[in-house]
Amino acid sequence: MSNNNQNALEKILECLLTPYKERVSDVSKIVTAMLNEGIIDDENDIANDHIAFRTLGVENLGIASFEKIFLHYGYKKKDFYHFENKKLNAYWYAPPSEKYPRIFISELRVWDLSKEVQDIIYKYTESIVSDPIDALNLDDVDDIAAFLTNPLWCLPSLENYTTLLNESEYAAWVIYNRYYLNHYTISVHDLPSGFNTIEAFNDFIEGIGITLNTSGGKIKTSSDGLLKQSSTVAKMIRAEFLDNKKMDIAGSYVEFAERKLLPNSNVSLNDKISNAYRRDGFETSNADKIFESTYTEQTILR
Ligand code: OOG
Ligand code: NI
Repeated sequence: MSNNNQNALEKILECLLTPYKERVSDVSKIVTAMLNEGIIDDENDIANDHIAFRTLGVENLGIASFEKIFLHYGYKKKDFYHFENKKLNAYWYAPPSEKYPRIFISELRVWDLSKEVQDIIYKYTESIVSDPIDALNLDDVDDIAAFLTNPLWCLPSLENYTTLLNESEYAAWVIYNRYYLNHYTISVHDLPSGFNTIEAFNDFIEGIGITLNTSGGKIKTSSDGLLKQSSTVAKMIRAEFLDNKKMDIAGSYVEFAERKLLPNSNVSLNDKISNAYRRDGFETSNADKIFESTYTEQTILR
């Protein structure tokens, strides 16, 4: 990747992470506690394992549209995941270099929802008659930043939001939060010993008063035992709706991931270990529970 492209990707990530950190106060709470505890010397010592976005599976939007930004910057499309009950599809994308996070993009299978919910989603998105990303100059960071921070559809009414919420919590989340970053993820395995397992890090996180998602247990473990994840319960935000009505709804959250060494990885544990030696990708059964970090059953635990 050229230096220009590298700078551009850094700026794109920055323009996603800055508003995210302002919205999710748990981030600064965690970073401050990690600095105070001496776990890190600087916020930049935290490795960001992956970031995630949610999209609506309608023509001109969804994964096929949104992924274009990151494919342009050298990300490679990897495995497909399907979530039957939640009516979601997803892919993950490998970064052009280890210093950038993986990306997880999911999409609501709008066509699998009730007619009522489909009609609401189409009402908000019907004015989008061509792929908005095709209208951008993908080499122009300002163009991309403007796209990522300006809504594509109008604010929903509280009534429409509630109808979506009752059938698909994911649909309600996207109709209000749009392309806001859904979460960033602290790579726990890169932290100093004593904090580099998900068990130890969860204890630390709960010790500073943060609520973890309990769906399927606080620790989600892949069937090979090598990918362990946990996440906070989403921060509630005061949402203003089209009809001037207000309600607290789920915003974004923080995730923690421990990627264990692959079997037969012959590496010295004293060095910073390249991701190539660690379990890569995602796991459907883990992800299925992590989605629920923004679901009412979890947010009421805060
Ligand atoms: C994504 C949930 C899945 C993971 O790491 O498996 C996930 C979401 O909540 O949109 O982040
Ligand atoms: Ni995640």
